[in-house]
Amino acid sequence: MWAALAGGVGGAKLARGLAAITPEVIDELRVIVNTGDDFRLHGLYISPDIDTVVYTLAGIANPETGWGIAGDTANTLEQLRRLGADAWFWLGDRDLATHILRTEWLSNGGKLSEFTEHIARALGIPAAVQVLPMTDAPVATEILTPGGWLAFQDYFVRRRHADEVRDVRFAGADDAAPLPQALATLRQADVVVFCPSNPIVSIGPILALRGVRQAIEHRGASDGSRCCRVAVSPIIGGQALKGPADVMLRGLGHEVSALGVAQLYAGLIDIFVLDETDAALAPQVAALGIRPVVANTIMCAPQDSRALALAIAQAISK
Ligand code: FO1
Repeated sequence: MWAALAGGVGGAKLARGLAAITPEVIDELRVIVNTGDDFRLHGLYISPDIDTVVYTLAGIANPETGWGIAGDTANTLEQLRRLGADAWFWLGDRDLATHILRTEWLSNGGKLSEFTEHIARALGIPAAVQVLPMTDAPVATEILTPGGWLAFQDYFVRRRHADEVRDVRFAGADDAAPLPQALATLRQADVVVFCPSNPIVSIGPILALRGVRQAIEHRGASDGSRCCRVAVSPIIGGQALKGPADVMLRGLGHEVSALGVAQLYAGLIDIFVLDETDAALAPQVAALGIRPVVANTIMCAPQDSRALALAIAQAISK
């Protein structure tokens, strides 16, 4: 069984590749997804990274944005605006069905993890592929900008991640138990993959939950279980392919390169996958005690995702 840690678009694209080689190469895949971006809007509970992973695995994600549903319309959004709502977050009509049903599910006492399982099956994701929210408890990523602390989606979407980032915190993470299935997955997995998601605000909240970092650290060579832990760099040629990972790394005093990401994951990973553009950084990654692997990590189409997943499987078998 393989575990993958993922945020939104970049994580979902690698999850799609891993799912494409399940069950032929990977017997079972469990994707543990960040929920620090979750928030409420117009009374609805929205879980952007979960939805992005689920829609991508179901083959219905919007290929242009990576989030939302392909071909979705915006009649409700238009009407909300007409009625005076400050509709700064783009919500498609079909996507709204997910938010409406999830909000109802949660208000009836159901869990986010149960709803995620429900929608994954309803949208046709096979049983060998599971999507697990990192926790059922509330955790909210917040960003410190020169103007003060901002809720994540205010920073990311409303203000188009234009602010300088001075600090990041995960409100509630200290008290939030990781999803028991997620922790068990990390303790049993043959392979743990850190998808090419933002290491600060996508992978960071997952690692901040009680016991998660320790569980992954413990899966190193020393525990004798031969678990292989692999990260794929979200930084290519010193830049994030999507989103503000580069700006955040700089703001928080980290090196803005694939090497900077490898340094952040030192102690947690055995293999680091660098894009071909960054092949020259391989010796410096090796100097951290991490095996560098060079591959094409840019996933435009599903076949790119599958090829990267296969390259990871091949690197592990060596
Ligand atoms: N990202 C945007 O940049 N603008 C949007 O209006 C927007 C709407 C949206 C709706 C549903 C959804 O599942 C995701 C959406 N995203 C949007 C993406 C998302 O907010 C961010 O990419 C993630 O939170 C970061 O991983």
